[in-house]
Amino acid sequence: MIHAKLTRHLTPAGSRWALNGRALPQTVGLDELLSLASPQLSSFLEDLPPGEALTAPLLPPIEPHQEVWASGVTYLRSREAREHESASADVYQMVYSAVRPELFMKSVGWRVKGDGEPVRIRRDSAWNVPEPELVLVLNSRMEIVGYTAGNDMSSRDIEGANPLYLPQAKIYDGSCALGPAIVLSDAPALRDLEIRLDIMRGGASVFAGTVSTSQMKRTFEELARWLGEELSFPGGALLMTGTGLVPGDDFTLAIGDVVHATVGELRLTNTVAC
Ligand code: DO4
Ligand code: MG
Repeated sequence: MIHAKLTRHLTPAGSRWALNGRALPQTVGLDELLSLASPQLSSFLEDLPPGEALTAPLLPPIEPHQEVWASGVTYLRSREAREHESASADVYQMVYSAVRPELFMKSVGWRVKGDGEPVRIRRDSAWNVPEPELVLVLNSRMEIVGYTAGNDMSSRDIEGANPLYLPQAKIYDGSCALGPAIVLSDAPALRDLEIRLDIMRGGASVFAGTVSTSQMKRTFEELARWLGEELSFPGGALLMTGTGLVPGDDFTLAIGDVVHATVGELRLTNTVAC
């Protein structure tokens, strides 16, 4: 896979993708690119004549009809944090070591927030955290062709009250942010990427932490294979790979907090709004 960055921009003529800052033809969308096998995608992009420089504002790097899926409890820290918050600790212990991973649908593309856009905490929740995650970009064959940075905003009290409330804890307006770009890359290059979470309040740091993707319990290929087991994605899909960073139990996000989720060479920034 060529190493390059794909970005999506808001232009007067509609949304437009760019490769390393150069416009792709108006007719080329991410779903078309992800319908190609990995070697074909590289040669398709390499053969394109360079387009004009595109500096229009960024949009989230996903088409409105594409889906974002998420896996969970893939790092020990996530398992431990959920055991603390839940009266059903055993479900997290079991899923951490089970053959079948936890997978859930996080968002459709049109609901995703991009870099610089606000994310939200639920009005009926008092305990909330961001989850900085490596997000796999999968083609229609479930091959890993790249990654982006993601923030899986989560309501810990709602999920902790009952694991069956997971969709409400995880899926609400402003709960999923991705961006600012897609880095095209082969899977081996993602195995030891640094993920960093910084939360700023009133200009001061209230949480900072790092983890490496090498600490994941599962492989990326395994997660992609399970997602594609009984679901088809003709235009590809994005898959969040779980969090290895959860602030301590005494921490909750507040309106106005600024969240930086840094994954590899990408830094996704969102402010928490009501
Ligand atoms: O089990 C609940 C969700 C887990 C999750 O989102 C994560 O581990 O990142
Ligand atoms: Mg998560």
